[in-house]
Amino acid sequence: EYGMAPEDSSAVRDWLARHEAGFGHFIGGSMTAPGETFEVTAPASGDVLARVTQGTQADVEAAVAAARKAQPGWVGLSGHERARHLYALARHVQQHARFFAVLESLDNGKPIRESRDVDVPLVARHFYHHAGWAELMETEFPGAAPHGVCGQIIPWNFPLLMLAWKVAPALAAGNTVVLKPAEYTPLTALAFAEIARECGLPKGVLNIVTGDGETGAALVAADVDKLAFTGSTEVGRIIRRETAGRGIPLTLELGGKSPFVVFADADLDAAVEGVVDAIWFNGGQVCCAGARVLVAEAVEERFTRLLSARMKALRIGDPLDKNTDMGAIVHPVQLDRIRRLVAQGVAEGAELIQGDCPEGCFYPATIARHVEPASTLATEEIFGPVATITSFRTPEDAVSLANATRYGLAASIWTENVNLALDVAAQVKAGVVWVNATNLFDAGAPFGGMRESGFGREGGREGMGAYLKAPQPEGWETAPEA
Ligand code: TXE
Repeated sequence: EYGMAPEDSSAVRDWLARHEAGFGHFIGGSMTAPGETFEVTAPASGDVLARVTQGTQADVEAAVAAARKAQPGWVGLSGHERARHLYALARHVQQHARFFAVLESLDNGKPIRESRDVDVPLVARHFYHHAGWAELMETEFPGAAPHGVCGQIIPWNFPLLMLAWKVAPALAAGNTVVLKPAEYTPLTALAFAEIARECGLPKGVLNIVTGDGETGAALVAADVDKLAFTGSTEVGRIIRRETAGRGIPLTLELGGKSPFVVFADADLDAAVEGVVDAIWFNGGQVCCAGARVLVAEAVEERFTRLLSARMKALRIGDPLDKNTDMGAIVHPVQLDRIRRLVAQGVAEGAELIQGDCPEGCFYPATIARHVEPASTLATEEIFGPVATITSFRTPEDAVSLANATRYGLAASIWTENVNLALDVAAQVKAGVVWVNATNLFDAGAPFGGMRESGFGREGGREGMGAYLKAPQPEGWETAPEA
């Protein structure tokens, strides 16, 4: 039905059938009975996959109370004992890797090659990495204490991976967690809850409450000691305002409009593959997507030709088909948003080059040319498979175009001249800069933005620091010299 051998998705279908009555929340180590539920659909087919409970304020408070009760016991374990729990979670994710990959692709619409080769392995990697930090707490962060109960709100573009980014460091540091997954994609978080129970994570250490933005707002208002949010800049702004008077630590990982800068001396074939990865990976639904391709005027024509040809070879369709390069857009609401922004761009003079795509919740891979720097397509986060191309003459032009945005999450710089690369990298306002590469993530490398892309870092030593209270050893905020 989804272009895969039926046995590949049967375990997921069985699991969904077992939960036909609807999912409750995961609170205090067990699943609650379903309350008022909403439908979760597979964007590629429109099929209803499950019914999931809309979390109420009372549900959120019950989850926070469970996390509060569990916290002294959890922080009372030795770092080594906490590490064993994180290793167990990592191993269980690996044991169920295929199940998670298929469920993620069904729920989110992303190609199985991505969920199988990127999302799920990185989830396991995050738990392994942070198990290491749990082991080292006493020596690396002597005297530092966890915040207590962490509220965590995550988006739908990397549902299980964003859970791992948030949950692994929080637990390693000795916090307990209440996490709210996004309403479009709550299923892998619920499956993860079952795994946590299966591998003996103490009750109440991890709690998952499903629901929409109202449930998220209830979690923001709840009695938590730290909040971490990944999502839109608009909601990030609301959360910052709501928490301003309470003084609780907050990390925000928000939107972006990241530049992808190609100098005339760059290896153009490699740069073309880079763009594929930067803007067509996960259908461009990536906070650090290289959405603005800035190309040296001397090679613009040639580069655009190469890129268009490559774009037209992308296979768009069934997420569970191993040959698919780009799957469905996560939800019809998101598809409408992409269409609206692109139509606005065209009205402002942009010219589109597009590939093919199937009917339904799909959007074609798109290149937009003649995009004015101040226009909608150059400034608004589209969160879809749309790359803009703008040319520049000098490195100074490139830097000023790269920085002509309210965001500052990531940047890619392509050149064979390492001096130029380092010089430009230092001037680009972005939390992450890749040279001759893009979208590289590692659990040990801090990730996060500046300006309206948010603040705080996730991953590595800095990411651990966000889940700890002072005192921290001198120099904790910077990576040790290699
Ligand atoms: O995000 P929201 P949406 C951007 C992207 C996308 C746009 C809209 O441009 O097109 O945001 O997406 C919860 N208090 N990004 O509307 O609403 C919500 O339930 C507390 C970039 O889906 O920010 C979900 O769990 N929580 C991004 C989470 O916030 C609230 C990833 C994110 O949803 C809330 C996603 C509230 N008032 C979208 N309102 C990235 N940086 O990766 C909603 N939520």
